[in-house]
Amino acid sequence: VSFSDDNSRVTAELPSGESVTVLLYGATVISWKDAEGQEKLWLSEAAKLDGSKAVRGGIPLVFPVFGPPSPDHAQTAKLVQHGFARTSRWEFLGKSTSESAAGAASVKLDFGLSSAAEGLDPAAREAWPFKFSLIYSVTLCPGSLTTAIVATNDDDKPFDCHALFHTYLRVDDISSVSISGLDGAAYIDKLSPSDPNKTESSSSVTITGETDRVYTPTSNEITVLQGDKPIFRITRDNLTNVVVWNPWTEKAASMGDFAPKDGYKNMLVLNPGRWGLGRLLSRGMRLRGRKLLAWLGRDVCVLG
Ligand code: TA6
Repeated sequence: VSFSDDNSRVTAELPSGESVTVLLYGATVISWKDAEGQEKLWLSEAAKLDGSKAVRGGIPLVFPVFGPPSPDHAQTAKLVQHGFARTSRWEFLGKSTSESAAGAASVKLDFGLSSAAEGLDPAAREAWPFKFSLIYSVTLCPGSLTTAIVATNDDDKPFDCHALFHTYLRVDDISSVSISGLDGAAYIDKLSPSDPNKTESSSSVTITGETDRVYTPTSNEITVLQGDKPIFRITRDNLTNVVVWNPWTEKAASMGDFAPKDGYKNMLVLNPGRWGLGRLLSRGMRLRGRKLLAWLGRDVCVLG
């Protein structure tokens, strides 16, 4: 594990050659390379990595709200799109290494953000005045990357929140990519606001234009294929939803930090996440005798 000279990012490498780099700004994973040094995430060539805006690419974190906040949800109405986790400076809490029975080394990097942290985007405290703490873990194993977030309500009142891993996967050619495991899933089609509620009938979803859907899959695992070759297998733990997004030509052209403009052909955004995390109860409250103190969501992305 090593820090960059300017302390803006931390990189972990495994003896087997895999590596992951996390920018402390937003605790954004900006690179995940396989044992052959192949980059598995898409990062815009115009992505801002200086903390001036959320990173376009890698794995930005979405918390406490996904999308543009709805004006009628008072708690989050004043937040910016996708909340403040991806635009706050997180603290590096440390690393831990472990070895599997087969001798395969893995490394876990932990990051923290809380309402008490000076790294919290000041506008955030103003817009969302709840006491909270987040611990975000990125675990690199040979052939897989696991991201997990624990959200805790340290306040004396409950709050609602969403949490998602906004993952820009790198693909060779979107026109021959398909996603399996979504059949039967209900989804919200954000591109047809007048008739958003749909059900996926295809066992192999392809991307042939701008796509922006919030799925509630029937199983915890989905697979991304390039042609007939599985390239990613994504397993969710306590994350009920997956957003599937590709900006395609016009949206790509409209984003100033999206480069190259035909980069949409090499990326597929899959955001494992949790809708309506519901009331994250405060320490003091009880839910039928059970204290819901914290919530853990985990996403495992396995190569091939
Ligand atoms: O993940 C899908 C989405 O909500 C899209 O609607 C699009 O807005 C994308 O996120 C990127 O959002 P950003 O705020 O990063 O430009």
